[in-house]
Parts: sequence; structure tokens; C-alpha cells
Amino acid sequence: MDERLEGARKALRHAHSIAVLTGAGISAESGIPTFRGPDSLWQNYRPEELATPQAFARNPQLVWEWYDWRRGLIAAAAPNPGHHALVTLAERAQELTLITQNVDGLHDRAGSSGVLKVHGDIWDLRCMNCRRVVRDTRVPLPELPPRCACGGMLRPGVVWFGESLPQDVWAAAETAVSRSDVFLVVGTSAVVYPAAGLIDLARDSGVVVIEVNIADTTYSRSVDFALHGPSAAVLPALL
Ligand code: BJW
Ligand code: ZN
Repeated sequence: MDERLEGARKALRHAHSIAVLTGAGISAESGIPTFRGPDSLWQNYRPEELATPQAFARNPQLVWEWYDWRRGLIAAAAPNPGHHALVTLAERAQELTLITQNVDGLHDRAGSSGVLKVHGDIWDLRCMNCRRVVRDTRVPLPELPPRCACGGMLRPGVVWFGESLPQDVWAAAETAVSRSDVFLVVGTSAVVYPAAGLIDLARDSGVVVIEVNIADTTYSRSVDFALHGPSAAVLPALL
């Protein structure tokens, strides 16, 4: 570990441009459950059964209850040393692009700016009727499902399975990764595409890849530096 940590440190220090991809694992130590793994269940539902347009069409009330519960957890949580370390890294780097799959907004609250949220934002609500996006941070929401001023039903402003990612955000993420010298991948199982494909893109572009995770992923063996441990400890140690 120490040798790998030193190698990863050196790569970061010499990098002109850094791209970072985070997943649910970076917020785990803020008390927010990840999607896959032992603590991911909510009322016996798996996230894969709830984070789909089909589930929402079938039972918007149920899906909204899940999101309202998560909004409560997130509102009560705070960014952890992992989120803060990425703010410091951005300050030191000549160029850093932070890409997150997380919808929790904890990077923003830690002080990161220009975060590319490829799966949307849990505090944005989008009207199914007029498409308007409204920001609503009330917890709990007074009415489920919430309604737009136009009378239409609001949905969480996030990306569900089978839906496309926001095009401009995704394009910016691909550009940042392919142009980076080092790609730091933190707390993601890397099973959800196209986000996980950014790791392939980095490797194809000759970018040095550093992975931080408490467990092995399918990418661990092929990255340049796989650092095992909780991100709230490993990221500060990397700096
Ligand atoms: C720690 C830690 C600590 C814990 N420290 N680490 C190619 C092949 C097969 C399928 C597909 C494919 N391309 C597309 C698909 C379909 C699908 C997909 O990927 N399916 C796979 C699951 C098989 N993808 C899509 O549908 C995407 N859209 C798309 O492709 O559009 C094009 C298209 C359109 C129409 C038709 C066809 C194609 C959209 C994906 C949207 C994902 N949405 C969600 C929900 C977001 C809203 C919400 O939050 O509710 O995004 S699902 C969920 O998974 C969420 C996450 O962002 C995402 C990734 O999860 P993440 O972050 O990796 O979390 P976990 O829990 O999986 O992992 C946590 C990790 O942390 C673990 O590794 C732990 O070890 C680690 N960890 N504690 C460090 N302290
Ligand atoms: Zn509306």
C-alpha cells in the first residue's frame, strides 16, 4: 500500500490536468447508504427496482417516498474528509475536473465548484408536463408526489436506468477525462454505464488511473494504482 500510495502521490504531483470520478462510496462515511452492498436496501426494495422510469410510472408515490427519505438523510449529513480533500486537490492542481455520479450535492457543500453531475441532482425537481426544473430543498416535501405550478407531477431531477445522461455534462466529462494526465476514481463499483466507461476511455487515452475503494472492482487489476481503504482516509493521505 505504501509504495502504491507513493506512486499515486507522485503521479498527482506531476499532473498538469486531473480528472476525478466519484461514486456513492465517497459519501458512505457521511452516513449515506451506497446502492450496492449490505446497507443498500430500503423497505426491502433494491435501488435497481426503484431508480427506473417504469417504477415511477407504476408507483410514483413509492418512488417519491424513497427519494424523500434519502433527501432527509442527505440534508442531515455533512461532507467528510474525502470531499474536502478533493477541494484541496483542486486548489493545488493546475486543472481539475470533478465528475460525480452522486446526486447528493455533498461536493458542492464541501466547496467544490463546477461539479459535473452526470446522474443529476436530488434537489432538482422536473415537471413531467411542462419540463420546467425547480430547485426544492424542503425536507420532507409537504406533498408526495410534489406538483408543479402548472399542475403537472414533478419527478426527481436524476437519471434513471434506461435514460440518457445530460448531453452537455456528459460531453464535458468525456473531454476532461481524455485530456487529463491522471484520472482518480473514487468509491464507485464501476458497474453502471456509461459512467464506468470513462475508466476505459482514460486507459485508451494513456491516462494514469488511480482507484480508491474499500473493495476490489472489475477495474482494480487493470488500473495503475489501486488504493484500498475508505476514501475519507485515503484521499487526505494522498495529499
Ligand atoms: C467505498 C466506501 C468508502 C463503499 N470509501 N469506497 C452497457 C452494458 C450493460 C448495460 C448498460 C450498458 N450501457 C448502458 C447500460 C444500461 C444501464 C447500466 O449501466 N446497467 C448496468 C447496471 C448493467 N445504464 C443506463 O441505463 C444509463 N443510461 C444509458 O445508458 O443511456 C443510454 C441508453 C438510453 C436508452 C436505452 C439504452 C441506453 C443510466 C444509468 C443511470 C444510473 N442511475 C443511478 C440512480 C441515480 C439517481 C439516484 O441516485 O437515485 O445512479 S443507479 C445508481 O448507480 C446511481 C449511481 O450513480 C450509480 C453508480 O453507483 P455507484 O456510485 O458506483 O455506487 P455503488 O453502490 O454501486 O458502489 C459503491 C462503491 O463504493 C463500492 O465499490 C464500494 O466498495 C465503495 N465504497 N464505502 C471508498 N468508505
Ligand atoms: Zn409544470
